[in-house]
Amino acid sequence: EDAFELITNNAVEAVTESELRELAADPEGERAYVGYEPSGVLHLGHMLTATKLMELQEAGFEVVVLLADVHAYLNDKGSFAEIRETAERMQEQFVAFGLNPERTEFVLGSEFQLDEDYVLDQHELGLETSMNRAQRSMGEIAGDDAERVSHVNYPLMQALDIKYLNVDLAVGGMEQRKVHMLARDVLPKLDEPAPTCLHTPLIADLETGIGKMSSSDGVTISMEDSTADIEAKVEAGFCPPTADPDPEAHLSSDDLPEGVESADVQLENPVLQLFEFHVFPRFDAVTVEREDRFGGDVTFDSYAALEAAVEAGDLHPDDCKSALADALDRLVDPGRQKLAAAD
Ligand code: IYR
Repeated sequence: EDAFELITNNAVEAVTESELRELAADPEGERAYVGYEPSGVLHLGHMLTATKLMELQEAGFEVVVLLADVHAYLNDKGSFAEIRETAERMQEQFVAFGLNPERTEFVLGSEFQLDEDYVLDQHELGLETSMNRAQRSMGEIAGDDAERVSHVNYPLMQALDIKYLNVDLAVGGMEQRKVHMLARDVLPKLDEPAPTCLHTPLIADLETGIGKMSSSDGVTISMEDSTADIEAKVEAGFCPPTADPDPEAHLSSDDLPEGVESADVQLENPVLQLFEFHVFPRFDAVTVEREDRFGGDVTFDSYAALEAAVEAGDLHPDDCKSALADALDRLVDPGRQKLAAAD
């Protein structure tokens, strides 16, 4: 029960919950994985699922990190040679971020995805899957340009990775869920069990609180950022004094993308989301430093306590932001040092 609590805390959903309960009841020898398209520099998107992997390690799971070089190539992220090179740097940063290198298996996709067995299985899945289904599964992964044949090969290969890495649990952000559902449907056709899946939330855009944070457009924080960069980005973040902002109350028409009405907008407090999903899972407590005239320093030992203080008006958004910048800076610092040493 403790293991189940630890790994579902900060997750949006398990598919299915009862399957995950069963894995968590005896995690010894169970394998969990996340795949990442190598990009060279870790950013918040990677760090969110990496934090979940650390929790899985703590709960006793074996953890596999797939550096999905072939997938990055299929998703138009550069030449294959470039992608390969960035994969190596990324592995170092995952370790700097906190994944225990002795207990993490790092695998390069191209080590096994070009083997004859894999490729023939891929073609079998191709026979079993409609174009429409494969394409739809990529909506949140491929951006606007999912009209390539490569984008229908991509999800079939992601499904097959589960078989070839011999993993029991596939972990990913909510943007991966349709690919995982496809995997659950098609793997049984290869006489493989349907994989259990665990999905982490999407964090809203830091500046606006609308939609989802993206490394390609909008602000993210990465291991390349200096302390001052992080402070500036967080300071410019959207942080109303509530965890559940009402678009009608907190947005003016100037804040909205063209043609969008406030009633249609999903609005979040990204500063608080970052505390919940990035900071508290890694730190036992967070101290917000304040001048005495503003109440003096205050320490929170859970996200719930911090949120309650914000909602009650006892903790000002600006003080939240400086504490967040400080905590994110500490999470990023070891990877930043690694990058500096590699240059
Ligand atoms: N689709 C992921 C990358 C990826 C994940 C897994 I899990 C794989 O088996 C292969 C690739 C992304 O969007 O980054």
